[in-house]
Amino acid sequence: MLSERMLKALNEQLNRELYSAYLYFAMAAYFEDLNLEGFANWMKAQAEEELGHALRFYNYIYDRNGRVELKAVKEPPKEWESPLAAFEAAYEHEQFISKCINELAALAEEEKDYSTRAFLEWFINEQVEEEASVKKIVDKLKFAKDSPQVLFMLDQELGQRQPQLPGLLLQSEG
Ligand code: OFO
Repeated sequence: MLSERMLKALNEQLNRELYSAYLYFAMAAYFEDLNLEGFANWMKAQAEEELGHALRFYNYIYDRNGRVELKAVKEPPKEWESPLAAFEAAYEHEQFISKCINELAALAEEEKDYSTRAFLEWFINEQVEEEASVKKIVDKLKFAKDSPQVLFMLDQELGQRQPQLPGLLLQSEG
């Protein structure tokens, strides 16, 4: 059985994961407007992955006989100054999420809730990967500066990312 405090904190993280998906969908839409389809594809796959994170929290709360509480999801920004600014914002967001996951793990330890602590292990490792993959793109965009050729190559590369969850329709029909 989850403590009240732990349950509240897990529900808050579920909301943050949904916001992460919202944020990356917003970034995907921004890239669609710039006709950077590869970047948009990468962001859609990222948003999809975030829905998977939200689902993990959802399922875990029920596995522990808790109650999911869905709160309003904050509206994400619509525009960024540049592709680099969007990825820098994504990197900052992932660092914030890592901090939240670490705080959750600390709370689980404080509460001697070792099941939740074990559940969070996956997220602790995942955040290392999340931060690293976004940071790599930030660095490449910094290298590209204003070069359309490098941006085009990067767009091709990011277009290769495959969706994570089978069964979700994230590709447009057009
Ligand atoms: Fe991007 O890792 Fe979840 O939020």
